[in-house]
Amino acid sequence: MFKKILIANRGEIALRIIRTCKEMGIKTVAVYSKADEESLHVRFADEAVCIGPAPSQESYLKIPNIIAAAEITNADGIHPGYGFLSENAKFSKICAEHDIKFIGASGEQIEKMGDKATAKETMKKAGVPTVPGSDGLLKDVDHARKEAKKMGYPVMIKATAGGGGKGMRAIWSEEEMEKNFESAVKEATAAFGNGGMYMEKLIEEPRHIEIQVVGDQYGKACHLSERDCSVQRRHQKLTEETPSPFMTDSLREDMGNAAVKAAEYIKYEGAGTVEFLVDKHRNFYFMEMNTRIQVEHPITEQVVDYDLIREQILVAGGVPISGKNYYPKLHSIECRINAEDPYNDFRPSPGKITTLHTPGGHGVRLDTHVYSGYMIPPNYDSMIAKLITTAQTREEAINKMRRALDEFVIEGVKTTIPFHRQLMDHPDYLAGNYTTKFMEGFKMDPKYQD
Ligand code: MV4
Repeated sequence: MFKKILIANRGEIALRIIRTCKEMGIKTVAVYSKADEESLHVRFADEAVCIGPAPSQESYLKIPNIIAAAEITNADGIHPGYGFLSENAKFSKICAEHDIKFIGASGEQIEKMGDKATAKETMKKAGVPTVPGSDGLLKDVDHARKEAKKMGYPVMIKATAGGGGKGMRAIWSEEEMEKNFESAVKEATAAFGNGGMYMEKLIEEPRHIEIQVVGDQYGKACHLSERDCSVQRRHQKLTEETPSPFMTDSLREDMGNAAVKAAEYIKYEGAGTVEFLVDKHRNFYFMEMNTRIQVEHPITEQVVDYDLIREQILVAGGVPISGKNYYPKLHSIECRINAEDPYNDFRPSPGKITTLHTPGGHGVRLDTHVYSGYMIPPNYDSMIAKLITTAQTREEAINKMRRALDEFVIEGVKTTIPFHRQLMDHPDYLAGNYTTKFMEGFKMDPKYQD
């Protein structure tokens, strides 16, 4: 088993990983940029190494600095968390070359799932439902026109090097094809250095429902049921819940089995998430596979009583999984608290937290690294806390979330607490009647303003 793990991340997820390592008797090394000198993960770790100045490119994304930190502290494992280098195939391979265990997927698996057209072809071979569409990449706009004619409009063209909505275009008629195709290729080439595009039938008003999987080093995988992540704004998840209000027992069985089939087909090692699009008829289609722990992992932990970070470390250490699947026994909701102003187009609001009162009580979990007096730096992602409530039923979990949000006081910066409080009163949300289009009609009500 690992003696010492370096956490190549910051904020709440770094703290999350350090906590589980301590419980497992594993020493921890924090890495931090100059901007994070006063951050909690530096204080909670057994050792800490400054790896560079504030900009991520010169610190948290700087592979030589992170490897050097692991070498000088003699760490035998590196946990990448999410974001940053967590899905960087080159980093995974370099760790292996330095005989440091990357607690995540292999470089090959990251590469395979990172190229969206390849991921889709792989899933098709595995027998996982995929959206009807082109066989591989589109050669040019004429090929795109022909494919669209074959499958019928509307269609969606997607960048193979994209993901998370980047380099994607919905096209409703042949007249729109040329300009959309050209602009998508340009955008993808600029963003990813790869303009490869593929095409799919457009699924209208889909839900985003993902299945948590864990695979071990012996080709076995299991699932831990679903998370509904449909409430998103510009492809940023705002809140997630499990079980999904749209789920049925048979759909959960089918999606869970498809996710396990996908993981076992590629001999996936580690914690991963298979994302699906679900249409209004409850047909589900493979969307993407994420080869990392996700922000929203706590709601799964809460309802199946399972520590996903601990499982990642055990699996990386060669321990086989039990093989059984896990089903929700409770209901859990996560609200992502961002230092953003929902009354000003959710623009970032970094700065010093002058007053902090955190919610608590039965069924309330708060994953955060902030403290009173903490300076939220402008250099990184705006998420500062994840408020998670868990109860026997969805109604009770929502009620608990309302109460916890009312207790949660953060002064000195604007946060998305008022947005979440309004969401918990929204009739469509309360009815569990929402798709990925939900935020398109959402307007902030001044009565929720601090
Ligand atoms: C789609 C789709 C409709 N039809 N594919 C968005 C990002 C990436 N995960 C894929 N996405 C979508 N792919 C087809 N064939 C609609 C979306 C989509 C979406 C998916 C999940 C969550 C939020 C979304 C917001 C807009 C579009």
